[in-house]
Amino acid sequence: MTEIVSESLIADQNTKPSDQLDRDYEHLASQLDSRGIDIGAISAKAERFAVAVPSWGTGTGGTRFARFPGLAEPRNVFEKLEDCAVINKLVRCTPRVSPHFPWDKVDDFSELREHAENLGLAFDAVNSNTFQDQPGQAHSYKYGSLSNTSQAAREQAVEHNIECIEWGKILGSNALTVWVGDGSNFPGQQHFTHSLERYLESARKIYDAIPDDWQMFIEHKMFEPAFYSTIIQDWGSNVLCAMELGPKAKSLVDLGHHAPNVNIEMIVARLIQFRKLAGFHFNDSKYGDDDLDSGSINTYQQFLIFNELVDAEYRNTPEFDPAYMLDQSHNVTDPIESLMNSAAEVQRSYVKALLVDRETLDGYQDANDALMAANTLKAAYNTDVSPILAMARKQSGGAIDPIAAYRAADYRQQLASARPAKEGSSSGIV
Ligand code: LRH
Ligand code: MN
Repeated sequence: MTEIVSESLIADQNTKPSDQLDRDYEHLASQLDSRGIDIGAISAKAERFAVAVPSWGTGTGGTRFARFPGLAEPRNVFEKLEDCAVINKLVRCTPRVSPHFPWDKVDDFSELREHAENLGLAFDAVNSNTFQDQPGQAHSYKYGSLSNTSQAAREQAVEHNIECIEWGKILGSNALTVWVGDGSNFPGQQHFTHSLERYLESARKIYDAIPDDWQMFIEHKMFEPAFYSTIIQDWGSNVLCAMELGPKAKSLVDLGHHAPNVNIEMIVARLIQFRKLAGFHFNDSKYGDDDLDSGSINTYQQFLIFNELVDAEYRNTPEFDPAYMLDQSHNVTDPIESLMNSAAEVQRSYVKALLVDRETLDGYQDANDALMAANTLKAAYNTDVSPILAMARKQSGGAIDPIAAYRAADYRQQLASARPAKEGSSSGIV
C-alpha cells in the first residue's frame, strides 16, 4: 500500500511555513539569549524528548453511555501501529507504543515486533488487564482480581500478568504496568487490610517474575470502576506497596487518577526523592478520570510537573529515568490528531521547564521571596516555545504543522475502503 503520509507530502507541507518559522526561531533565539539561554542547547533536548503512545488510544474512545466510532478505525493492533507510525512521522517524538493485553494479543509476537520495527516503532511498558472478564475465563473479576477473596481468581490474575511479561519480552519491552480496578461500592463490603494483604501476596508473585532489567509500574487511582474504595487508591498506598515489593517496583502517576486540586507536582517530587517514580500516564481532566487530551485543561499543572522533573535532572538525581506515556480517550476528535497534539503539548511543558532559571529560583526560595520565586517560574511558562517545537520536528524530518499536514494527506478518507467500519456501535472506553 502506497504511503499516505509520505516524506514528499511532509516536505511540500513544510515549504510554506518554513521562512516564517526561521524568523520566529531567530526572534526567540535573541529573546532567550538576552536571558542567558542558548536556544541550540534547548532545541537539542527538545529533539531528544519522547513520549509513548497508548495503543488503546488510536481507536475512538467512549463512555459507559456510548462510543461513536470514526472513519477508518484501526481494527487490530497491526493497524493501530500503522496509525502510531503516522503520528511519529509527523511529530517525531513518539517512537514507542505502549500495548495493552489482551486487547493487543496476537498469535505471533515476533511478527508484531517486526511489524513495529518496519514502521520505525518500539514498544514501551506493557499493560495487563484484570479489570474485564474475557470470553471463556474460568474466574470472574467482578469482585476483584489480585485482591479477590477467591484464591483461584487471584492466581488467574497473577498468571495473566506473568503472561504479559513473557509477551513483553518478545516485543522488547522492559516494564509491566499493573493497574487493577479492585475495590468496593459499599462501606463494609471489603476489609481494607485483608484485601491489601491479598493484593500484596499476588503482587509479590508478579514481582518475582519481573526480569532483573525490567520494572513493575504500580498505578493508583482514586475511584472507578469502584466507587467507595479502591485497593491502590492514592500515591500513599502505591508507594507503600512499591517499597514493600522491592527496587524493581515503582509508582506510576496517571494525572487523571487524583481528586480535583490535588498537588500532583508535589507527589511527583516525593516519588523522585524516594527513587520510586515509575513515570506517567499523561492526560488532562476537569472532574474525574476524564482522559482528556494532555495540556487541554490545566497546562500550568503539567508545566509544574515538568518543572519537578527538569529540577531532578538539574540536581543529577540518581536512577532518574521516568517513563513518559500518554493515556487518553478520544471520544469526539480524530485520535491521531489528538495524540499528535497531546504529544506536542507534553513536549511543550518539558521545553518550558528547561527555561526556568534554577539558580535564581534557588536564591529567591532561600530568601523566602515568594513573589519573585513564583515569577521566575512564570517567566519560563509565559515563553512561547512553539518555534523550538516546530523546528525540532522540521529538523528531524517531521511536519512544521502536523495537523495541517495530516489533513492534507486525507488519511482517513484514503483508508476508508481498506478499513470498512464494524457493524453496530458499542459503549466503553475502547
Ligand atoms: C485506568 C487506566 C489504566 C489503563 C486503562 C486503559 O483508568 O488509566 O492505565 O489500563 O486506563
Ligand atoms: Mn492510566
